[in-house]
Amino acid sequence: MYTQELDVRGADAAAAADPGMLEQHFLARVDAEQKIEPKEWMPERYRSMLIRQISQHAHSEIVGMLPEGNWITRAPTLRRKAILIAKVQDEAGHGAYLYSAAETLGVSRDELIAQLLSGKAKYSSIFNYPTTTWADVGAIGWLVDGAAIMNQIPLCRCSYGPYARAMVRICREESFHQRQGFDLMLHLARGTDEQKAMAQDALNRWWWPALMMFGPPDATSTHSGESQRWKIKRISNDELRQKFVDFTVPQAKFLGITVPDPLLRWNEAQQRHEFGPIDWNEFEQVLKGNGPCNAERLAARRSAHAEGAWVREAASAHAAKQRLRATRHAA
Ligand code: BYC
Repeated sequence: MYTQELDVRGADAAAAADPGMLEQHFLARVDAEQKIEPKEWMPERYRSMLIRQISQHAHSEIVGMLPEGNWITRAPTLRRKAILIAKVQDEAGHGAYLYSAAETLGVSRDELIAQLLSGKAKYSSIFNYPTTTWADVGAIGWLVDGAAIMNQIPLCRCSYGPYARAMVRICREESFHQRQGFDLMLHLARGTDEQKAMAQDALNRWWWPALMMFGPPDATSTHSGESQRWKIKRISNDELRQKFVDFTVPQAKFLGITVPDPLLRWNEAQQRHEFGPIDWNEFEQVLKGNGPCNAERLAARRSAHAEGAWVREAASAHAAKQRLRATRHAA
């Protein structure tokens, strides 16, 4: 392992002697499935592509705490409340790992958070929809975490080491999240007529936004070409969306609820589901800030940031005191 590392560093040094070779050497390493690590040479576009994607991902985890957090005080049982608190805390942890992974690329967490709070940075479109009933907590776990896992399992093989390693841990936790969501939906679907109707209504509202989570169609995806060449994105937006539909439709059948798509049908020859057109205009509107909850989500994050200022100041003052003590002790 150590020798292999020396080989890689040696090759980096040789390539550095000839700047023209740097990119070629980088691509050869990506092709050989070697992980690129923070202090190694990388094209500036690769660095900025990663900062963009990882920070958007981190923001999604943090903003994604809000729709489900809305139900913590109203969870129907102590057991469901404990599960929901743990899940929402997990999402905060995911955000923290991802901000740390982004920081290894030379950007500060403060800068990234300022971009989120100013409305400049994107986060996943899905978190701009409201959670109007308890069934939405089940639908988010089942569909949103389900879509997230589908998208994130391939990211565990992403070429950038810190992102790939963060994804391994995150995916383990997301699979628990998906199962708790499905379990909640199963309880509702096997419950009273009213509970079953709540489960159906939640599926009706979350199905199409969940399909949009995978991003625009491949034909209009701006970053896919470079991202796939650099092995950041391993599977295309449309391929992952198709996998998600094929995986989830049988689960809806098991629950006894109906996917809200009259054009959905099994194509025996292609061994896949065909599905109806996605409303990309709605997706674009949400990305522009015009979704049902965009303003509310940003307002909640801004107020949490302002209210937490004293905690950040106290932690910084404590760290400064510790550093001073350590210096005095060493002198
Ligand atoms: N929402 O060229 P494309 C979770 C943007 S949270 C908003 O295909 P790319 C959870 C895209 O950014 C997990 N924007 O982009 C948390 C780009 O705009 P910019 C969230 C979107 O990057 C709490 C433009 O459209 N998962 O699990 O190659 C509770 C063109 O798109 C979206 C991740 O963040 C969208 N849905 O591919 C519960 C996964 N889609 O930057 C659960 C990590 C696209 O040029 N991210 N855009 O202004 C990715 O895998 C990729 O970034 C994407 C998009 C597949 C999402």
